[in-house]
Amino acid sequence: MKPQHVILQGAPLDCGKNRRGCIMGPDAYRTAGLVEALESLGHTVTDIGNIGPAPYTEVIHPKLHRLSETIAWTQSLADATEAAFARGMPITLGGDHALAAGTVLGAMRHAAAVDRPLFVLWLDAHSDFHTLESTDSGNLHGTPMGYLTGRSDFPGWPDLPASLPYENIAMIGLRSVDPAERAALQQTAITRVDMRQIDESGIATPLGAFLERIEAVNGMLHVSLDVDFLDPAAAPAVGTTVPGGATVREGHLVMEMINDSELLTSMDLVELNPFMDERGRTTRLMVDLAASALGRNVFDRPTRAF
Ligand code: B3U
Ligand code: MN
Ligand code: MN
Repeated sequence: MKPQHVILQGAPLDCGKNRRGCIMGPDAYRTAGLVEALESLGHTVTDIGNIGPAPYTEVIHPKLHRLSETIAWTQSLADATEAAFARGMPITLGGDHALAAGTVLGAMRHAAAVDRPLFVLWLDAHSDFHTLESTDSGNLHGTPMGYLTGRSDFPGWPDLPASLPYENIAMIGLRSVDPAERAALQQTAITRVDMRQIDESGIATPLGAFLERIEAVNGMLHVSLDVDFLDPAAAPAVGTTVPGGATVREGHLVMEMINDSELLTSMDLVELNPFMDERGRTTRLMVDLAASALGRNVFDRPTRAF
């Protein structure tokens, strides 16, 4: 990828689920050397520090966990991400996956302003496609895709410029999808690649097809990387481990294809729980994967090798 000006923003959002620890994510990435890794690839980096939620008063909801706080984060992160696009490439250091409601909304606003279509690559064991009605757990990190696609009302949440089109979304790595999410997903044109498909025919083909579609329309690409996309044996520092995830090699292949495509315009690193890490290994792997998406192929390859 060509040299970028990367805007790192910490989002120590920990309200999207009950288990605590993602609050420590942004500083873990800094400690593991993310800034230095990106600079060593020829990029310039501005770390704007940590963002907080917009002012809010928590109203206890009978089912939804820390709803007011999550809405407040969505507001502040959408504004911050939109502003970051004016300066460079936003990379958001989570924080749990509820933050993507804000970062993707910010990217949607920017895409609308520059009149380009936005595509989202969701690398995750989960589809996070619940509505506020369909979630059983009440954990809002299971809902950002439901919100962004305009599936149903999210009262009190920021308005979307337009719903994110289903055709512009690829979810790769799926292996834990709730029945209500599955039924809803089957009604959509979202590209869904589960681990069985990856086992049977590899990860490169569906990803390459998605990247080609983005390139054909000069689209922007937001990548949302959930730690649990990866197998817990390689990436144990996550609250919701789901066995049977992507290997380190598959993770790097995805990131290298993203790098080759030169399509990446923003990225989230989410769900890292440093409290559960083993001597920083998950954090380091996430830093390595982020770096892979922005450069560092071992051998030079022609660009757009997908
Ligand atoms: N779909 C379940 C589980 C879940 C979603 N995202 C994560 N876990 N990390 C739920 O609670 O909505
Ligand atoms: Mn997720
Ligand atoms: Mn997940």
